[in-house]
Amino acid sequence: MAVIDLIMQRMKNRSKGYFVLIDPEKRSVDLNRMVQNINRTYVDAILVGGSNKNISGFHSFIVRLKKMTDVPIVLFPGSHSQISKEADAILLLSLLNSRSLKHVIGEHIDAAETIVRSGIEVIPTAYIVMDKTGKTSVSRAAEVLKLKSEDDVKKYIYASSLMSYSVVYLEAGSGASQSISPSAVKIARRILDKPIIVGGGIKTPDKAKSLLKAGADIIVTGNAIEKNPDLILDFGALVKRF
Ligand code: 1GP
Repeated sequence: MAVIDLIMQRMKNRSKGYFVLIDPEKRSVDLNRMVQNINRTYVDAILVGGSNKNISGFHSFIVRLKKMTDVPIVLFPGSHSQISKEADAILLLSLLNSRSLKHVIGEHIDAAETIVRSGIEVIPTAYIVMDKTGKTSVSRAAEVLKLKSEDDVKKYIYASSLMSYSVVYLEAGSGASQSISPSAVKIARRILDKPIIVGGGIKTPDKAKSLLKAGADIIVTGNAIEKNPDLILDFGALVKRF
């Protein structure tokens, strides 16, 4: 099944989805244990990407991961060099509230030919970073404009609804001290008839629950499960029974 069909199913059936993010550069992570847990529980896709522009061995990491699991592997690229034809799909992220043109469209232009030739499924994604601290690596690298009020949030959500993005990803930033607020997710849910993915700073199943309740279709965890891969089982169980 195409990954976008799986995501659409989650939204239409009002079931919920769970993505796990793996950064190939974090060598200290217990990858075997993470993947064992992913295979044992309810994970819809593994996102792979990192904030470092040039990750050495990116393609061979995807090849290795593919041998360990049947869960779809979806690129979540931090730059145009993080592309591999072995992946099942790519979230082609346009960071809408960036003042750095390359994060809105430039990296995409550099990656476009490789993506087309790879034949992998492309999921155009409106990527909105809601990081009030401005301290996460994405905020710094991409000159992210802070969304200070609900009206600011609404503007970006309305814009995402008008443009031809298949999904909307609301991001607090990887490693954020706090996730985005359930009230921001509620605003998005009221406006959007598109799947909503929420990630960044989700450290506990309770937090995930509040975001799913507010209207997120899919939650993403990275840092928390790198530190404790067994949390994958807790998040998976929560999302499955939601
Ligand atoms: C980052 O949304 C993902 O893009 C995951 O964030 O690492 O904070 O879980 P965390």
